[in-house]
Amino acid sequence: MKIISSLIVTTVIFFSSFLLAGGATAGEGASAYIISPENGATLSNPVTVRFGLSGVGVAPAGVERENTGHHHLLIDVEKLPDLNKPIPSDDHHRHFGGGQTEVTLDLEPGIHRLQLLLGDHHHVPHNPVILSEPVVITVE
Ligand SMILES: [Cu+2]
Repeated sequence: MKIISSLIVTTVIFFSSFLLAGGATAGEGASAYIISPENGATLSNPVTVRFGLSGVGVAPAGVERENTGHHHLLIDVEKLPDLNKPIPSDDHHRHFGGGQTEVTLDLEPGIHRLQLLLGDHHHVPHNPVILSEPVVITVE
């Protein structure tokens, strides 16, 4: 009996950790990248950031469609948010739930780190996570 109940517990843990392993699944090899600005660029305001995707499509937040998501721009985020939960929404974690593929920003003068993180219809990162390489820019 003990073995059976521990098996049940193990199964429950297994399934709950599976569900918590991130959001919707994405196609193999799907990736996100920042088209512009270029890494290392020095710019003045306003700064237009263009979002690129490969192997996965864009859909607005709330629309559940296979192999799609919407962009989130991480601005000066050194530590990624919990990838099992909806991405926070604040000045450092900007959501583009309308399916936008670019944004024009006014940034404080100085060095800024930009990175894209795709989220599913619930704003949860995909499994596997679709995260761009960071782009570091200097705003004059
Ligand atoms: Cu979102």
